[in-house]
Amino acid sequence: MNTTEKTLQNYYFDLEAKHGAHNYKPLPVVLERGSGVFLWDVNGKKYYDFLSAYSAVNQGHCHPKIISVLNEQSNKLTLTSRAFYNNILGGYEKFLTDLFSYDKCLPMNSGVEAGETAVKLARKWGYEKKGIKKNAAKIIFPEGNFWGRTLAAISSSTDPTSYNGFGPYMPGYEIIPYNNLNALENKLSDPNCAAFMFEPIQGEAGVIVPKEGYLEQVRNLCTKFNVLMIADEIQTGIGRTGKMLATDYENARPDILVLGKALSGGVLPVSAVLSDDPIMLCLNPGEHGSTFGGNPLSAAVSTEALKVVIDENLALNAKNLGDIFREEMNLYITHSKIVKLVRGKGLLNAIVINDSPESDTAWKICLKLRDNGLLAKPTHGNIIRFAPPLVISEEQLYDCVKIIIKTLKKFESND
Ligand code: IF1
Repeated sequence: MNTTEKTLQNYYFDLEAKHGAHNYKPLPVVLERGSGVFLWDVNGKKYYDFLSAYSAVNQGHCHPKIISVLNEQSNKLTLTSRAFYNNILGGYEKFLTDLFSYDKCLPMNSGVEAGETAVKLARKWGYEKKGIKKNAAKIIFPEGNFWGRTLAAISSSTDPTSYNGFGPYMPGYEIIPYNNLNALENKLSDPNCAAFMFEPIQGEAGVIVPKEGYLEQVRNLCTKFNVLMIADEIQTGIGRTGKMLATDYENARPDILVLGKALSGGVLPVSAVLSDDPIMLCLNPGEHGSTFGGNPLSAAVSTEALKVVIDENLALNAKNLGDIFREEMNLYITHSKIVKLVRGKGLLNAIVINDSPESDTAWKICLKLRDNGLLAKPTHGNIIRFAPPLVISEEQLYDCVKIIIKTLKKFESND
């Protein structure tokens, strides 16, 4: 990068450093344009996007069909609030509930708002249907969970970076180890237990895939103890893991399904909670909502974003290309000193670097990947998540595997 290019980049770094809160440490790259699997920085350098905005851009950046719906609806009606009806929301709700086979949905905006909606709904159901004593409802979460940054969400976190310094915390939560059915059964036997909320694959924790049969066993235990199974599919849903939902891999239909991120193809914040009448109708008019939740612009965009996933068979593409990715990476790992393992499902994958979580090796690898034209970011310390848009072609995937391996080899020789 020449001086002019560096100066231009630094201009943007400085603006954010001076005027923005320092609640992130972004990889030093300034993006200006995106299309499909590609991103371009302010100097016109092209990159493969291997983060997809944490699985919000499954359909690829600025998908023409989604953008055209955005443009059309934004020139007609963007927001009415739920004080009035509009001509888009009902059709979207029918489309969404038909697609995922639930009686009803409750539209929200950010993922954490949908998570909070699910927790409120489960508590309300616990009191009204399960007969739990007022304010005694318990929600169980697994260690390593991540469902957002609000006080309700960080109250269930086991990651000090997420919760430190923000107490006091939400009461009524209990934590058990992830992927541990005995621990779950113990907790669910408590008559005050209203729900178990978990990710079918833990994203932020480092793409932790539970053992075969775990999802079905969770389903069976929740049924046995009359506890609601809440699946947070905000990161694993919408085709990311090779099926429309990660819970589709086993006989594990959630009582409450939480969606977000790619629900809008990364165009607008759109999230939703889906459930059946006996649960959803525990919420009465005026008991929950949001200014933008279910706005006609988001509803139109989300409908098109889902149609793209279906019409372009993105879940199957994620399945097939994810298999190739892990196969290629495993071939490399057999003789690598720097990479311990690769894990994931579909196009939600991660490699574990053979270094301590406190080391900056993963960060340095991501800087080098950036120089080689591929953008990824470490999750916890020594884990790098690889999650390209699901529209990636086989040829592009092999090209990216080449870039990743070429970059990793540089670190092998430094050992
Ligand atoms: C950040 C992490 C990923 C999520 C799951 C709910 C939410 C998220 C499974 C909340 C959001 C985002 C948040 C963003 C970075 C990213 C992230 F690193 F923080 F943990 F993806 F792993 N459930 N995840 O992954 O959705 O309210 O953000 O729309 O906070 O830095 P949101």
